[in-house]
Amino acid sequence: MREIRVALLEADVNYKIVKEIVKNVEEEAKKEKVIESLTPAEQIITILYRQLVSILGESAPLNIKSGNINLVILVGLQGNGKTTTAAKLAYYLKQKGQRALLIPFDFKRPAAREQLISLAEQNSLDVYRDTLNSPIPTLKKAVSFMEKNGFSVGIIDSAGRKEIDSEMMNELKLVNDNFSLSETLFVSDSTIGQGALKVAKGFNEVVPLTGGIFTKFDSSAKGGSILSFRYVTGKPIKFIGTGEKIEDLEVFHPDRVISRIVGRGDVATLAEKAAKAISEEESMQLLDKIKNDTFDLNDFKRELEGIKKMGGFGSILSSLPVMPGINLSALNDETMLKKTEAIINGMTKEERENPDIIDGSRKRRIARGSGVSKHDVNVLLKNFKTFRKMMRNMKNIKSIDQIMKLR
Ligand SMILES: Nc1nc2c(ncn2[C@@H]2O[C@H](COP(=O)(O)OP(=O)(O)OP(=O)(O)O)[C@@H](O)[C@H]2O)c(=O)[nH]1
Ligand SMILES: [Mg+2]
Repeated sequence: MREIRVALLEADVNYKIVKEIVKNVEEEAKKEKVIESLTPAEQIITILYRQLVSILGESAPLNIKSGNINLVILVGLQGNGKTTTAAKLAYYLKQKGQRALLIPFDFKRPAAREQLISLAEQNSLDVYRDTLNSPIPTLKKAVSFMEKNGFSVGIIDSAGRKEIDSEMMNELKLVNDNFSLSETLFVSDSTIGQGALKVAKGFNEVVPLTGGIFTKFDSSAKGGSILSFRYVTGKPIKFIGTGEKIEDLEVFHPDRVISRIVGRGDVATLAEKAAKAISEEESMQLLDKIKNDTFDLNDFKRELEGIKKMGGFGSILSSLPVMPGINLSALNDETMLKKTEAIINGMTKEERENPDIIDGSRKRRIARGSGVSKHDVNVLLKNFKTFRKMMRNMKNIKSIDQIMKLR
C-alpha cells in the first residue's frame, strides 16, 4: 500500500484522490480470493488496475452527429496545445471521412490565426479564412460557410491566456449561450500536473466541459493530472497527444495512462492473467463438486451470476457441449435470472444445499417469500435437476482440460 501511495503521488495524482484509491484497493484486497498463480504483489496491482480503470473510464467517442453541423471548441490555457490539437483533430476526422473545418478564434493575436492556417496548409486541411472581428458574428458566418460548403464538423481553436481571466471566460460563455456546441474539450498539457485541475474546474464552472484532451504525453508526463481531471470533473478523456506531428493523436485508452502511473508496462496483461486464473480456479472447485456430487443450488446460483456478470455463461456452463432439457437462451434472460436469484435467496441454507428436501409446502413458502408462483419454483428446480444430472454424467471427466476440449 505504501508503494502504491508513493507511485501515485510521484505520478502527481492529487493527494486526496491518492488516499481514496489506496483505501479502496485495501478494501478490495481484503475481499479478494487469493489467486495462487500470482504473487501477492501482482494481485494487488491487478486490484489497483481495476480501480484505475474504473476512475479513468474507457475511451469515449466524439459526439458528432451526421447530417448536423457539429461545433467542437477547444479551450485551455496558453501553450497547452490547442492549436496543434485542433489540426490533429481535423486530420483525424478527415481520415474518418468527415468534412472538418478549422476555425481560428483568437481575436487578439493575429499570429494565432496564422499558426492555424499554416498548419492547415501543411497538411491539406480546410480552414476558415475570413477576417475575424468579434466572436458571435464571426462564428455565425463560419457556420453558414459550413452549411454552404457541406462541412459537418467545425473545430474552433479558442484563444489561450496565461491564466483564467474574465474576458476569455465571457467570450466562451457567449459562444456557449449562442451556439449549440457538440463538444467543449479542455486541452491540457499532461506535464503540468495538478495545477491543471484548478484550471479545469474554473473552465467547467463557466462553460460545461464535455471532455478532456491531454497533450505532450510523449514527454516524461506521468499522467497523474489525467487521472485527477477525470476524478474531479467526471468528464471523459477523449484523446491523448503523443507528439508534434499531425498524426500524433491517439484515442484515449486507459491502459497506457495506467501503465505510466503505476510505472510498469504489463499491468493490463497482468489483470487479464488474474481474471483467467480466477475463472480457472473456480472451474476447478466446481469440478471437485461434480466429482463429489455436492453441486448444489448455491453453485447453480453462482453459475447464473457468472452469466449475468459476463454477459455470457459461467465458468463451466460455457464449456458444456449441449444440455438437453435446458434452454440456454432462457437462462440468459435478465428477468429469468432475477427471478431465479430471488427464488434461491428465498430458500433456507439447508434447502439450497440439499434441494431434494423441497416438498410441496416448502415450495409454497418459497414462492410466497420471493414473490413468484409455485410454477416458477418448479421450473427452477427442474432446471437445476437436469443440470445436476448432466454434471453427474460428467463425473468420469478427470480434468478441466478435458472439459475445455469438449467445447
Ligand atoms: N511533444 C509534443 N508537443 C506538443 C503536443 N501538442 C502540442 N505540442 C507543442 O506544444 C506547443 C504549444 O502548442 P500550441 O498548439 O501552439 O498551443 P496552444 O494551446 O494553441 O497555445 P496558445 O494558442 O498560445 O494558447 C507547440 O510547440 C506544439 O508543437 C504533443 O502532444 N506532444
Ligand atoms: Mg493556439
